[in-house]
Amino acid sequence: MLELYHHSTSVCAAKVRLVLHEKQLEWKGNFVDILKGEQFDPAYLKLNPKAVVPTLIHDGKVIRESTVIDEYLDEAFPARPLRPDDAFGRAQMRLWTKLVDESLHICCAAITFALFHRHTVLKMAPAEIETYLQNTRDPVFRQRKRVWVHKGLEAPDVKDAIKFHDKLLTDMETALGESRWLCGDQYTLADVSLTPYVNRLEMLGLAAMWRDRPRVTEWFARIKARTNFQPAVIEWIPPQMASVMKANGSAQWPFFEQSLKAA
Ligand SMILES: N[C@@H](CCC(=O)N[C@@H](CS)C(=O)NCC(=O)O)C(=O)O
Repeated sequence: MLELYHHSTSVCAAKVRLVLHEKQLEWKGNFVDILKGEQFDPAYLKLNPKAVVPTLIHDGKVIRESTVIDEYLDEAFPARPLRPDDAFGRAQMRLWTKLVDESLHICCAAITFALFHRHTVLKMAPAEIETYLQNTRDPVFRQRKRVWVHKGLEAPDVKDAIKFHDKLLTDMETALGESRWLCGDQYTLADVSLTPYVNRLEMLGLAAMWRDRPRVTEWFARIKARTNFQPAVIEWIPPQMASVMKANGSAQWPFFEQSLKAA
């Protein structure tokens, strides 16, 4: 049995749901509301000491880290493979998934908090906000989150995060000049890993970031046409939340445009 601890807007959880749906696996979801601080619940911390989602339980075995979970699922359920069958192809795929883990994820968090999550957190009483921040396990993440919550777009790392996304889209445009998917002609975990992040930009009304990148535009259209996209990504976002995300982000497009010009 497969059980996933996850959250609607979590990009990392969406990476895992994409694989579960792509492989047509039965799974049970346990919703952890990370904006209400449910990830800090002592019972959940036993499963995931970093207090983050997702966490997968497979027949009682606990697997953490979305990239690790996705590779695990691809190995444990080999039908509809999502990794190239040669070593070089898998190395190319892992360069993308590593980039997501090492750099893109924190840049996405900066933009998401500055435009959207901070407004949810700021609705809490000051003492609750402090508890929410103090509970964040990783001290570097905690400090950055604190600045995103209190300063929003004025947080010093937000402009770098915007530029990072811009460079990523350039790299994707280049890679997609060679092949239909990011690592050749097979849809792989590289495409899976990037999907929630590109979708996040779109949900925040920032799709203009790839308006001059026709291959990324076509890639994203192919991604959206896959049967896993709606049930794994879109259907989890309540329409009211989606419209606030779009409105908040679109209103700040001039800030993004300005930051990109300054690049
Ligand atoms: N490297 C981890 C990152 C997980 C992560 O940061 N998850 C976010 C949601 S995408 C989270 O749970 N955040 C909790 C918080 O902000 O306190 C993974 O890939 O699973």
